[in-house]
Amino acid sequence: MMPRERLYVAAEENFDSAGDGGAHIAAYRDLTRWNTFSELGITPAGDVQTTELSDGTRIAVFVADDGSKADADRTSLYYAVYDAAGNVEKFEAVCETGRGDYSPRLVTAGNNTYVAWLNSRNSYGDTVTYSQLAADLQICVAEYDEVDRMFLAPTVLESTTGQAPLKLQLASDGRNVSVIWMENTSNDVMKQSGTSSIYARTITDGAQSKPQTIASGPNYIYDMDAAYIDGGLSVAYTADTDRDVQTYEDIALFLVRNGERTKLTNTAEDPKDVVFSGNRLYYTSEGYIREIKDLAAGTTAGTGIACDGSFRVLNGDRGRALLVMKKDETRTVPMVSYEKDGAFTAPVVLNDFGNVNITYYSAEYRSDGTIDLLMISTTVKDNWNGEDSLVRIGLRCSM
Ligand SMILES: [Ca+2]
Repeated sequence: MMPRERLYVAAEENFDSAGDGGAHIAAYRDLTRWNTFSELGITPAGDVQTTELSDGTRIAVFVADDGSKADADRTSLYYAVYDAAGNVEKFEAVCETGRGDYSPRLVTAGNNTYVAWLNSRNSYGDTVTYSQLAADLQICVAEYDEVDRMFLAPTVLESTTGQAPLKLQLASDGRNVSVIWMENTSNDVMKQSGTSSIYARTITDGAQSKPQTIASGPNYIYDMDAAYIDGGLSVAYTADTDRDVQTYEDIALFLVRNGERTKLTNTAEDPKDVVFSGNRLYYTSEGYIREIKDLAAGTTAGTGIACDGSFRVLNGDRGRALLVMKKDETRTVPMVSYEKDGAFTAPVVLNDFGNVNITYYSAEYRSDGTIDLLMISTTVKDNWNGEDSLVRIGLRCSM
């Protein structure tokens, strides 16, 4: 099945070409499961998120195309429930509205799991302008019911501005679930005009808070993540300090906790791809992953792990691992480093999939030592036409 053009609001995923390919120690690999969703009649289209529930059940959410909807409404949010052996046991839409779904975020905190995503208020048929779509996007949040093994009916957050919610994030401490997003006053996804602000809304026991302004006026906000840390919502983001997007050397990493904003990096750094992991913060700068282990102190340090593209910080019972998607011409090679005695080990190839380009993925470092990778990949063929597939693979690491 050929990948088709689709309308994405948040298709901001990009993978720069990685540096030179050095010699890597091959990790022991063990492909245990393989599921191709095209057999189920859908084409996965982006934004894979996975989580492990408190009872050990694994679920995944992602947007996909079942071929039944018009172009502008095309993607629906699906979830898959895996059995203990890693096979898809259940698979259905989270909430099929007939309208477009985008940008899911999945989080588990304690016994509670939530998904947030964007849903369009309108159905468009085959044509729509971005400004129409932007004004119609609404944020939905649904809780997963572990007993009935399904997502409950979503809470639809009241919109206040008519501006598109961008860079949707989700955080929870188990009881409170917060959505965090950015708006641009010009609805400018090209990021050249208007001013941008970050907002948060929290649902507690079914009640929605008013929108809370996390940061106002920074132009432009590039990357953002959010987490509950020490009982409070923390939001980290990178922004252009002087609001002149033509000058790049002043982009800095900021942290907002308890209403207080801290600037964490100076102009010697070029922070990108910010992500929380437990009570730590990770980001890339100048092609390397850096970390802040103590958010109160705010001291940044290099991990020594190169990353010119995309990475994930995996946090499990065995500790942390860094998963880096290394670009090798048309291929993507997942590399993994493990934290040991406070430092990260040299990266090893998690698995060589051959001539495969990985576009969206989610991974977990499980207590049995495996790293599970769910990915949307394109097999690159000689004529550059590809075939989409979504696979779940258990990869046994070498430590
Ligand atoms: Ca600037």
